[in-house]
Amino acid sequence: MRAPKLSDDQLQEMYHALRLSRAFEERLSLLHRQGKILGGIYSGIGQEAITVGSAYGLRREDFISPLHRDLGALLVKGVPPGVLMAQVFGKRDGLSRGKDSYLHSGDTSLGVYGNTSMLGSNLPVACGLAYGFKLRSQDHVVVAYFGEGAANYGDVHEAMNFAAIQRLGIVFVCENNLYAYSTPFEKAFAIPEVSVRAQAYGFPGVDVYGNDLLRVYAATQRAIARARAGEGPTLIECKTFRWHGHSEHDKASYRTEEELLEWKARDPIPQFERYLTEKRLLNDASRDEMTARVEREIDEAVAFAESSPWPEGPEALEDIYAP
Ligand SMILES: Cc1ncc(C[n+]2csc(CCOP(=O)(O)OP(=O)(O)O)c2C)c(N)n1
Repeated sequence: MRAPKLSDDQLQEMYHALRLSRAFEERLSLLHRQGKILGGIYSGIGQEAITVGSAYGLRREDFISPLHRDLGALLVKGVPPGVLMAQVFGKRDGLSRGKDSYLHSGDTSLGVYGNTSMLGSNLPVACGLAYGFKLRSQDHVVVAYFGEGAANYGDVHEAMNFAAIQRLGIVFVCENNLYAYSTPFEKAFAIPEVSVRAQAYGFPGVDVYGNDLLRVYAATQRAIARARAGEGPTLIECKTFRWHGHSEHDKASYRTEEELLEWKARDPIPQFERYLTEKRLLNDASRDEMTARVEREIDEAVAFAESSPWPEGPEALEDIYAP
């Protein structure tokens, strides 16, 4: 695959997003162990190349429809780290102003749709967003994320079929981290790849190594160009592995230590760092500078979240809609 055209500044920006996403989630894990976080944390550590690579370069008007491991995509889309941290803390300055859990929140002004926990049910809604763009003759696109576990829910099939018929400007990004909670891929699929299903709906499906940031970026950019041109959807399956358990309480005893170590050796961050080093865009000193920068940004985000007020009781009755 040819390396996508990216300026040095863009590559540095992507590197920052990768490192920020990793540092943010490492801190979340720590804060969770310290009992400072309300609710569950669903770590995307190990999967950052997918969220950063697929969300990078989207316009503000484009939408992402993220799920529980897609923090990196929210950061790339421009949600401030402090606001995200306040959301995790359940504070008033969070995206949902303290009303809902971690990633059940969005910001339509930034093109981030806030989902629920029902696996697969985000995709028909993401299609609705893309259908809206089509009805208004806008060439904005929607990037919709889901896991391979979610891929086996009925809503996903309906969404993909509808997207194909309407030639919607949507990119379906399947993060195949090989386990749906404790269910291994081969126990839930009789096919080698999720991406082959696209053929049956009538649009392209590609299988990409999800730990390679530039491959994910290149595949997404091709799909986005297709979507903007009115040529319809693409399914991109990204193979990866989550390092942590399903959530922080899960020790993931259903998989082997060797498997984890094998995938840790394929960590997307050093892989991208090797590329940057070859291009003379990174050395030991600039790497350390980046480490210090993202740690500072996370410290500031935590301080912002800690100083943010708790919502008052009556606020629970605001922003509630009934037909
Ligand atoms: C409709 C529905 N069924 C079951 C669940 C419980 N559940 C939450 S996450 C999950 C596993 C999801 O696996 P996958 O889609 O592969 O994403 P991953 O967590 O591996 O990133 C399950 C079964 C749910 N949230 N919604």
